[in-house]
Amino acid sequence: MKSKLTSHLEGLKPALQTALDNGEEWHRFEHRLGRHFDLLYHSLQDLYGDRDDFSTCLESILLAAASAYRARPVILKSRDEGREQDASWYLGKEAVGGVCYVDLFADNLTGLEKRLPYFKELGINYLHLMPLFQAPEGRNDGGYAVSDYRRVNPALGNMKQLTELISLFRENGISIVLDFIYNHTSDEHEWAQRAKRGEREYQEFYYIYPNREIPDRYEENLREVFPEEKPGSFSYCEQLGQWVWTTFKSYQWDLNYGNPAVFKAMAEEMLYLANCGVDILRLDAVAFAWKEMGTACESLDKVHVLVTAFNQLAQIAAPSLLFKSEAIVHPDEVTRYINPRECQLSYNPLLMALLWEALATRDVKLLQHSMAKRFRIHADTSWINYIRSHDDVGWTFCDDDAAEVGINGHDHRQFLNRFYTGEFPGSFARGVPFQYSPETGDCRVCGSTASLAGLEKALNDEGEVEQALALSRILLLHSVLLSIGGIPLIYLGDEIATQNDYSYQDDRHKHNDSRWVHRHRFSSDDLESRNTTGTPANTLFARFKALIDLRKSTAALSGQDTDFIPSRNGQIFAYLRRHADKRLLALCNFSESSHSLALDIATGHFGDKPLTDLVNGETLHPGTQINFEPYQFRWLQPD
Ligand code: OTU
Repeated sequence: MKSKLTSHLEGLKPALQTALDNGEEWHRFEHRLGRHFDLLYHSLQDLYGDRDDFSTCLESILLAAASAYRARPVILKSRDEGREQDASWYLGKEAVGGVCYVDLFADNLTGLEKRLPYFKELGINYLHLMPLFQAPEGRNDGGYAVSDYRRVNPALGNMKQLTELISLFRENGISIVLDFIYNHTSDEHEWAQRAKRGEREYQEFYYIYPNREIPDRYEENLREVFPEEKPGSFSYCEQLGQWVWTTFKSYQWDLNYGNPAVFKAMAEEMLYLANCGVDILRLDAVAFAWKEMGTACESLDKVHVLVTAFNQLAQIAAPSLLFKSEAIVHPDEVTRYINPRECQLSYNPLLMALLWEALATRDVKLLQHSMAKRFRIHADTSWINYIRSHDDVGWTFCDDDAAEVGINGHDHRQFLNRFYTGEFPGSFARGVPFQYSPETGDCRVCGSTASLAGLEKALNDEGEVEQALALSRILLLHSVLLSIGGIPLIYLGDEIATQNDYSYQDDRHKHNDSRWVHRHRFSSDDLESRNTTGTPANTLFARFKALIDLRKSTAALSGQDTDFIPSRNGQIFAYLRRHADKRLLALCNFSESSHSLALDIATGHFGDKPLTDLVNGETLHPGTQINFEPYQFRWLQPD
């Protein structure tokens, strides 16, 4: 006898078959449906199963997937098949990412196309374009308040240009990553506008309350994400005369995924993006999309169910698409999104925070300990390792990990904030505080990599030695991203030593959001400075490029099989990389003093063979010491 689920699926098939004209297309769709239906069904049932109209909802969601599949360009369909054969295209040493804002990096899409040689010169093959869809002028949170997911911001170009650019970059070996901003829309999105005009159907797309009673009850357990912007998580909408859930800025209205119509509508937007040729979607603010009274409404179990449902739909209708989770939360929670059913890729905020932490303390124990505990993830998934993004730096390490190495998490965060805002005596950093909350004492830090790493200070009031140290810090951090395992992601501009840009303070839409300090608008001259001998950009760009090339030619750096090795020297971060029969030992000096280590740290892994440092070509012989210059890193392999 057929199971209930199988007969349910059989019942749905005729309508889908008709939608796909019962041809070749249908057979492929049916095959994938067969593989993913169970999980999709269970996920949707978990979210919406108690509704009387559940079957209708399910059918309409699947019909949306079928029509998206039908509209999927042939070239993408063949990419789907290729990737189903080789699911590991993103796990290799060739993967190197970059991220930028289209307008800040190149004015518009036409300009970005002209930057293709730059991206190729640097050696990236994954490019995340920050939000580029239509968003209200000024009130858009750097593009993260979208008013139309199917229209490119006219100042940047149009949809046709975008899809052409995506395929041009693809032909040149660069995959495009876009955001799927699924937690909220702009209050000027058509759905929000219709809600404001009183349409019930669209009011149900959001969380709207006539008075403070329910918002107050929710707020008992909610964290304020942008306390400097507005108190709490709700905003009063004059036009409605009601309160709207706005986790982030007051004009970013949270979508109500308790309503299956929202799921369906956003699934359509997701598949539309997929059909533009995007390879990876970054799930923005992934943790916030499901709310339940009496909870913190962050990383609830049902958020995972929701992401699983989206992912299964993608696997059915656009199977080459990958999800990248943007969960800048407690490390225990970060890893819960990373699995082949939810997000195949995830930012690694813990590594980001702890690399900065080790640089400030000149001590790698928390970094080493936390990575040893937490780096390993499912073999078919990958970390996206980064040191800076367009957002702030938050100290999201685990307090228990810290306690295990004798550090008080709370005090340590206070120290790190003081260090990176330059308040701590002797600090090299020039960051600015972000979202200080007098209530909790919490604070995060903004600033460009170069300014946080000491270049701004060195160029303004110190000499060449300090400048060289600052560049070495930037390179050291990136050397870890390029070798630790997973996909390194460069916040473009870092490779040319971009400093803080304080001009945001004069812009009324930006002055109260210090993240703009590290969102510089690049001129052609900025990028050209890489070719002017003697500039920091020149020195750094050449070394970035060389290191990227080295990564791509080093077999041991594929995948993310990594062992973290206590090095008996608190300043030296050590890890062993493994891929197939290849091994590589990376050793990184996180201090401005010179050190030596006995070579036996390596002989344990490589025996008595002489070792080559791939970074500078030096040969190290057994029985000798390994010496380290300030901030030097070595990638060692037997000859
Ligand atoms: C994201 O970040 C984006 O990266 C930000 O640029 C947006 O402002 C925000 O969402 C809203 O769209 O609060 O400080 O994981 O750290 O999701 C950045 C939790 C943010 C948050 C993260 C969010």
